[in-house]
Amino acid sequence: MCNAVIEGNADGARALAEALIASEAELLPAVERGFVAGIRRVGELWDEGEYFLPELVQGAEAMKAAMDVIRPALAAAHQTQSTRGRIVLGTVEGDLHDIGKSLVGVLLSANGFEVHDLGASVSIDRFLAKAEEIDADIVAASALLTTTMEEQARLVDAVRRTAGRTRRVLLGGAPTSRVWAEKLGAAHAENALHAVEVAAELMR
Ligand code: B1M
Repeated sequence: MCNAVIEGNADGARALAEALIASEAELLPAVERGFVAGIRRVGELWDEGEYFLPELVQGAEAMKAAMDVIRPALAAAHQTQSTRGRIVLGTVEGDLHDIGKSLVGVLLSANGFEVHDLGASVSIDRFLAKAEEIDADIVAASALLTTTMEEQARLVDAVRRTAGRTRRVLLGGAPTSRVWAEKLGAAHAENALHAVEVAAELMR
């Protein structure tokens, strides 16, 4: 799984994802050890100057091909029936990374949250408008670039100005941390499973 992503082999990644589902192994740990480890390695190779943009894009496409196969099975495996809260989710404006954010969305929905995923590069206005429209309990925002983390700070501020403390903000993404989120007055989750835990806590 790891190698299919590193090699940017979308067909291979798709086939391995199908085999993983057929094997009835526990999906999330296998995805983390395999495909996610692969895409992280792609990031390291880019860092080391071994990979250039085409390889980064091909790795991401292989990762997405695998996730398209796995997403429904992952959702079914974690499915609960109750509605635990309404969440508007997106990656902040200027940031196109959406693989981790989508994984977070799948697990939140599968665990009973009503998730409105606005996709990647979402403006603050779109976050706010959707949150108003559905009367969201939580606005959840991902950022993968150190430069777009600042957009998370502006979002927290905008949510506070429009909804006070009645609407909570959940932040995540590789360069973010609990310290960063707490400094802004928001909650933070390290990964997709942790996001479910933190969202449940915010609803208490
Ligand atoms: Co880019 N990229 N990328 N990239 N990319 C990173 C982030 C980078 C660290 C690579 C590197 O240099 N090592 C680097 C950022 C450096 C920095 O800011 N310090 C980088 C760069 C520089 C760039 C470009 C600027 C490159 C360029 O064009 N010169 C460019 C920026 C484009 C833009 O956004 N404007 C760019 C483009 C791309 C692609 C489009 C090619 C592709 C994204 C495709 C897509 O997402 N559709 C891509 C990829 C794939 C990566 C890496 C390799 C992998 C990201 C990923 O999907 N990880 C990444 C390197 C890395 O992360 N090690 C890199 C797997 C995913 C499951 O993990 O997203 O961390 P992650 O999500 C986790 C947790 O973080 C958490 O849960 C998830 C599951 O466990 N989480 C949340 C995430 N969001 C959350 C939200 C929550 C809670 C938890 O609550 C709301």
